Amino acid sequence: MADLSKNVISLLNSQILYESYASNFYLALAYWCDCQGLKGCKSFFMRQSDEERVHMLKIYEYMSEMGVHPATPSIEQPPQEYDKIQDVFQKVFEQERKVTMAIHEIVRVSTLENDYSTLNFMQWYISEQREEEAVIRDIIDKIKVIGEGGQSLYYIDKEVEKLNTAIVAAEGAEGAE
Ligand code: OFO
Repeated sequence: MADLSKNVISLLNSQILYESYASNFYLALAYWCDCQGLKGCKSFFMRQSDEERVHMLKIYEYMSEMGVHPATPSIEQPPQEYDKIQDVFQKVFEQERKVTMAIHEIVRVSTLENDYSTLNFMQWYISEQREEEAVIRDIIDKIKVIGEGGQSLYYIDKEVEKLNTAIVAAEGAEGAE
């Protein structure tokens, strides 16, 4: 008998779907950016896509440890076309908010059900989402400051590239600890 309730299993399976959709969504954005010549933004979204896959796999592993067979849901096609990079980051922020809400729902239900194991497992996701949302907010703020004038795309791409390099370096330093 699995140690997880039907409700929690269903929410974790949905979370697998959200994380894998996010991974595909970022992959689609990476190649939209590639087509626009925004190489810094492409690298940002490629890294982000890999991270979301890791988020998804962590849930598989957790469910398996708890004696549950995780679902592998089919993923909806992410949008392929965007008007401008400003809209892209706004959509990314909305996407991350949805994921945050879904994570909070798992926390809410596992609290109600005294499922301390899932509560403990979800703590990592809460901090991860807080960090991701902060990064996207930061990018949206920078984009507003840069504005939409002549060379704005060049500067937006450079800023995103700089931020991405800093994230990769920080993750490398964490991994080395
Ligand atoms: Fe940013 O979505 Fe994963 O957790």
